[in-house]
Amino acid sequence: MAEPRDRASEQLKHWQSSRVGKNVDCLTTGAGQPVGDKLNIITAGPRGPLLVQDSVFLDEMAHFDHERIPERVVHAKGAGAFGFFEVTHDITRYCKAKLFQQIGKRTSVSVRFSTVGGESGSADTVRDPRGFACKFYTEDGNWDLVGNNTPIFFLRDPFLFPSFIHTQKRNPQTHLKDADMTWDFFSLCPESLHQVSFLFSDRGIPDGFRHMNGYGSHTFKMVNDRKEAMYCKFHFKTNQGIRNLTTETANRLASEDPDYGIRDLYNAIATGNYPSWTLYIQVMSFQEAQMHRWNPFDVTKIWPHKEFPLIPVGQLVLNKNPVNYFTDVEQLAFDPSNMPPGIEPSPDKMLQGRLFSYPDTHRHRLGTNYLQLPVNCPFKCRVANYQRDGPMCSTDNQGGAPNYYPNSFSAPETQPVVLEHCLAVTNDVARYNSSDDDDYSQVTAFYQNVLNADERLRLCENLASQLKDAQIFIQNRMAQLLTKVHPDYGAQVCSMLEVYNSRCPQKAVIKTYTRHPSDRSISTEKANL
Ligand code: HDE
Repeated sequence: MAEPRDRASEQLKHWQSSRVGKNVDCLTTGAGQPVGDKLNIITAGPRGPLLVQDSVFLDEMAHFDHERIPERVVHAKGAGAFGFFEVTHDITRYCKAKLFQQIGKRTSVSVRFSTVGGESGSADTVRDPRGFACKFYTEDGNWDLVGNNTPIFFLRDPFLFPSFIHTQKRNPQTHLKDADMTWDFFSLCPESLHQVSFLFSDRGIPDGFRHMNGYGSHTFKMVNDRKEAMYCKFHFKTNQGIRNLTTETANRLASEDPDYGIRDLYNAIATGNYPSWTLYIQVMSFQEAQMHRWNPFDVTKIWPHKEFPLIPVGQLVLNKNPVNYFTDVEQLAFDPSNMPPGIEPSPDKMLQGRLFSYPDTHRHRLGTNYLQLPVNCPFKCRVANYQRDGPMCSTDNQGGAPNYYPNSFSAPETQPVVLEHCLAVTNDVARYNSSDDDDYSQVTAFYQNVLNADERLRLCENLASQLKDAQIFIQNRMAQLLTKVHPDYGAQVCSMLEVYNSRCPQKAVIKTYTRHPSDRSISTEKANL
């Protein structure tokens, strides 16, 4: 007997049952004219050419030709869902944002989970960070917390982001993923070691999207109603428990069910098994930030939980699937610069770089009026400003209200009470090089104290199994960085690489030379380039 089908596979059947008792809709063109025949184009005679007067056919074909919008340049493959955030603990002493105003308060949310490097048709079970983006529709405008399933990131300067993403995408000539590109970049950027080590650990392939945490990752600023500010970090901890896939299972699923993550989320919500997460914050005073032994605005580092304990805030619950994927998820546009009064950016350089990039990409991907799309529109407040027109304006365009400011006609007015927190800055304007920062000690703590012996072994195996595809000088440079994290980390990966390389005649020859200890210094490696 055939296995029972899941809710996602039964979608069309459910849609059909929702129509029982209703009249069948009349098929129309996009402009609403009823259509008489949807199977045969108009031709001059049964075997003659098409007539241009077949506007029903032209309407269909022209719309099809324009169906695709550009996919997201990163995070192209994803799953979305809707629900609410409910406050369970009072944090008003830190933050005046209306969504945290009282215990029990609920705010509608949309969430999109994603993989990062693959195209929109790629498999869900690859080793890659997962996006965890959440839009809170608040009375003071939307708040977008656009994070990942990791508390850290590969880089600390946004200048490097486009290059980094190029190394994760396809080689410009071969159009293939390229191990040289990936590992060349990582081995030249020691600040990536923390995230790379997380990525190749067991947490590098989450089991779907419900069994992973989400992190705002950056440092943000919270301001209370007395205008006092603290720095903070946001953490969503999964209430389903952390669950990961082994590399073998993930590889099998990538061919058997490449949409595993989307399916799992859809089915869980469709069967009333609503996933939820607990939101926590960490807070750090301005004084603590000045004294902290690491730069608290460096997104390649965590804030130690022992010194900055997690403070519970509320529950995020997803209880509604998209009704239409394109409208509700593909058109979702997150923007880290969407922050309501009470939440502000910190000087984190990566966050600062993102504040520009997201609205910029949305204008390209979705158009100037992307904020009017229902899923992006801040529906809990009324938008009133002096912006007008643009393609696809779908509102009344603010009617006859004045379109200039200042004016004398009672048009939208500013609210000084929501002015941003004032931050004193006196320093030289320059391009500051941060390559002398400590890139190792937190990674050492992760390798040594967070992972047990089995987990360390799997981390080394996972990493070596991909690093083996890069050229020897890149392998060596990477191994040196790992050795700096922990001698055992470097040694384990090196010995695994040796086994792989010995099976590749070309690499085995070079190995004899490059394994000489003098080749292990980074400066030698760079000189060899
Ligand atoms: Fe993104 N990122 N990013 N990113 N990011 C995008 O925006 C970018 C970064 C993240 O489900 C893009 O709408 C820059 C960190 C998520 O729709 C783009 C920098 C973190 C998503 C972009 C970063 C993220 C994106 C592509 C460095 C975790 C998917 C499409 C300065 C804290 C959101 C889009 C969704 C998407 C730029 C770094 C998370 C191009 C320039 C760090 C979850 O604008």
